[in-house]
Order: sequence, then structure tokens, then C-alpha cells
Amino acid sequence: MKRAWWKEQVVYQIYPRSFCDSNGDGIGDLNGIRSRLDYLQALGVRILWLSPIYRSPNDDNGYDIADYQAIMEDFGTMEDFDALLADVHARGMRLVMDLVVNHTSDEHPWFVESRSSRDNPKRDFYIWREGKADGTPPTNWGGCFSGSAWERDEGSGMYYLHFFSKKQPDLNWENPAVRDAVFDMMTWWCEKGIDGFRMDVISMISKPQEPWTDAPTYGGLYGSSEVTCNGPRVHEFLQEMNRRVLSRYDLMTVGETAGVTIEEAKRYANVDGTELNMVFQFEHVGLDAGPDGKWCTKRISIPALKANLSRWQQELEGKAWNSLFFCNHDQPRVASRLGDQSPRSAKCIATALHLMQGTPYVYQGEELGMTNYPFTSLEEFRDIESLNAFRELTQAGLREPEELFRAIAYKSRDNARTPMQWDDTENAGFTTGTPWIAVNPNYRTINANAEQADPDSVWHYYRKLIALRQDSPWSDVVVYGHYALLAPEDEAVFAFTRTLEERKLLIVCNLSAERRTFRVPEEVVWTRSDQILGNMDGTLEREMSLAPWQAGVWSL
Ligand code: TEU
Ligand code: CA
Repeated sequence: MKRAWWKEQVVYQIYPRSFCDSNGDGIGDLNGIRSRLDYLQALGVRILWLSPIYRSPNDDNGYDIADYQAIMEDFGTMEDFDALLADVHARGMRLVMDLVVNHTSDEHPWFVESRSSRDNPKRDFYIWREGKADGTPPTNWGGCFSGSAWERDEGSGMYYLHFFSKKQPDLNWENPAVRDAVFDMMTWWCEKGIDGFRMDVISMISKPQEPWTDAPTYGGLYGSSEVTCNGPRVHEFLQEMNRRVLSRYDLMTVGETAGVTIEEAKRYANVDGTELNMVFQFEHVGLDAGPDGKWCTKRISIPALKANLSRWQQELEGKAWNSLFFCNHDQPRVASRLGDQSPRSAKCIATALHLMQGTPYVYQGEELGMTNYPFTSLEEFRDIESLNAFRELTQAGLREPEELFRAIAYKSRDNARTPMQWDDTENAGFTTGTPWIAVNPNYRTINANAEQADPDSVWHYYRKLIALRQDSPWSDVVVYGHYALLAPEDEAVFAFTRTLEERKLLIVCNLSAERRTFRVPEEVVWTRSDQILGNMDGTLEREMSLAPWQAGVWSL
């Protein structure tokens, strides 16, 4: 397998708004990030990915960009950014930027011009259509944040397409001038010296072939937005981007590809390098969705999770490259979702994730075992997706408010967005002011300071996992070794091997709160074994009695 730095290093995702506030306005910022680089270096991560830091009216916390080449005032200035980039590089780390080019903000000058008249030169930068004869939108398509994906503009009476909020109009990638403008902007950032892009909903940039028709509603109010994933020209557009920008620099690229299948991923992340390095797939974090979608409190089934992850491991090997994640700024906290919020469960889940083949992503606070927030009222939410869903589904009489509230409290993106817990002082050391979103009250026990001082903490366990992959005698096996699942039918234990030539690792994780007996399948043989990492002392035996959430990695 071809070596690459982005296969061998661990990525850390920063959600700047919630990471560290340097000036007491309650909002994290670039100087806050700069002040925490020692912390990140001590953890060992080598690549930092920043969620959007560009000028934005914050309808969707920066995923609605009004100027791609300016820094959001809340976060600082371009000088602050340049200083951050220099500091990151001085430590031998790399910085990856979020690239949000499926849509802009409606306050972006391109859109302001586009909506100003039907014959404005920028009109065709966005997707404008006439409504149906009966006065309804062009199609029944729904947006990901509730409501129609079409918004009628008073000025021209036409509708523009927005698959996210109505303040996030979709760009028209069919227009070559849009592609030129986007590629120029990307080149400008590359020339600044950034090290890569995480590409927001890049699987949605190519819209379906016309004529457009209504989509199935699956019992909801609107047609499914899946119509727009993996569109007919998406690979052509990415190959063009690759030729014109990506291939000219040494970058890491990861596509956020909602609706991606294994077959599609093999194209997006093909080993020939004509598109992207890797993609985020979402099947595994969709396993706890119900018939009505994500808003339910169902738990992820462990056999289903094992089967799904294993399919991706097997099918991409040698053909594309996996990204490994349970957490990001759109997902609830994994310690609450898969685990029971205990430190041991957080370590167990991390072991399973970090020992697979692919590039692991750590989302801020995950390395502390941060948990979901104990929401008790709607006023505590800030997220547009959560708030819109509650309003729409209760007003339409589709869901009971109490039941829906529990589901949103469990799944809301805001669970990931409460402030990073640095220490046990007021507001967890995140800000000296009033935080823009409440701090999780468990910060007095779950915080970076306390965990760095405790050799048995979740933090130190993540540090060891990262070091095992990046700087240990086992690095090559962890990065490049072949993955094979063991005991697929086991209800709770996730066990697999990683093999590189004659070297082999065995990973056993009891993903349950019960003691489990586990028989290591006969195909796995050893004469001596050392536990090279584990969340408890563990001796490898043919028949093992595993404690709740016990995890171990043995070299055979
Ligand atoms: O998310 C894209 C996406 O697929 C969302 O529908 C996501 O699945 C949803 O938020 C989870 O419920 C990206 C960003 O990661 C997200 O933060 C943005 O809000 C969205 O694009 C629009 O830019
Ligand atoms: Ca601030």
C-alpha cells in the first residue's frame, strides 16, 4: 500500500466557537486556539481541522459563509489566522480548513447580486426556478433543516434552491464561472500554506438531471433531500478541482459525503488520487435512526455496527482509504451514545475505532470522554436543525412534544457544541464571560486539567492510542495492516485482527456494560502474547471473561 502522511497521522477537529475564548466575549476564537497548541501537541495529534472560521452571519454557525477570504469578526482577524498557521507549522503540525462550497450565505455578495435581478451577471451563480402553476415551489423537496428546499424571492417572484437553511442558497456548479471562482479561492488558501480541506457536503454539489420531479416523502411533509446526493456530474467536478487545484499542492482532502455508498466512496477516494484522499461515510452513525429519521432514542445495535464498519474496512482496502470517526460537531457524544458515560466505556469505544484501518478523527472533548448535555428545556438549544425540527414536527402534529424533546435532547448537534472543558473553574475555563451555549455541569470532574494529571484518565488513554499509531514499533501494522473481523455474531464483543506480513495484533472490545465470556476463535493462534494497550490489565486466554467495557490490544 502506498504510504502517505495523511494515512499515518491522527486528525483533531476543532469547533472554534466552543474551543477556547481568549477575550471574554463568550465565543471561542483563533487566539484561544493558539493558546492551546501545547495541549494538542501533548495529546500527540498532528493534523488540526478547523470548522469554518470565515465571515458569516452565523445562521448555521459559520457553515453559511459571506466571505471566503475574510475571518469571522467573532474569531479574530486574518493576522490572527496567519499567526495561528505559523504556530501550528512551527510545531510540525498541519492545518486543514473547512471548505463549504455547496452553498454560500444569502449575505455573500454573489447572492446579493444574484437576487438583485433576473439578468444580473451573477444570476446563474445560484439555482433559480419558477414555481408550479398552482403557486407552490418548483418541487416538493425538503431542506435538511426542515421546510421546503425552495424559497420564493419577493423581487423576481422566482424560487432559489437551498438544501440547508434559507440563508444558505445552493451554488450552481453547472456554471463554469462558479467553478472558476471556487477554484481561485481554494488556490488563494493553498498559497497561504494551508495543508488541506475538509469538504462540506461535497456529495451534493451536482444536482439531479432535469426535468426535476417530486421526491418520495417517506411519511414526512417534504420530499427526501437524498435526491441531491452523488449527482451525475459530482465526480467530473471533483476531478476538475483535483486537476486545477488539489494536485498542485501537498494536501489532505476529506469529503463529507452525505448519502455515500461503498461503491461511490471507491470513486471519491480512489487510490489513483484523481479526486479526494478519503470521505466521511454516515451509515454507521445512521444505525440508530428510526422509521421517522434521526429523531429517536433507539441505541445502535453492536452486531449491526460491527457488520457495517467491517464492510467498509474490507471493501475499501487497496481501493480507497477510510476515515474513522464516531464524533463530530453534528453528532451526539459517543460516550453517551455507544457508551454509558463512564471513562472505561469511552476508552473501550476509542480502542475499537483507533485500531481499524483508516485515518482517525478525534473531535474536541472526545479525548476527555465528554458526554451529552442534560437538556431540560428548549431555551438551552442554539442549533437551527434542532429548533426547526421541534417546531415543524410538533406544529404539524406529527410528534408529541415530550417524546420529541427527549429524542432531540439525545441526538441534537448541540451535544457536541457545548464548550470544551478545560478545568474546574467557572465555565470550565472556556471563557471568563458568559458562554454562548451552556457548559456541561459535569466539567468539575470531566476536564483537561484533571485528566492530564491522572495517568489512568481517558485523556492519557487517547494519548497512548495516538502514539501507538504514530510512533510505536506497531505503527505500520496499525496504519497499513489488513483488517479481519472475528466472531461477527457476538452481541457485544467487537474483536478483530490487524495483520502486516508476519506481524499481528488482536483487538478485543466488550462494547457492553455487562461481563461477557468471549472465546477467541481457533483461527487466531499465539505462542506468547503481550497486551500492548488496554483499559485494564488483561491476559489473553482462549476463553476470556471480559469485564464491562474491557478493551485490550495484544501482539501475537
Ligand atoms: O453537514 C451536512 C449534513 O449532511 C447534515 O445534514 C448533517 O448530516 C446534519 O447536520 C446532521 O443532523 C454539514 C455540516 O457538517 C453541518 O454542520 C452543516 O450544518 C451542513 O453541512 C450545512 O453546511
Ligand atoms: Ca472570543
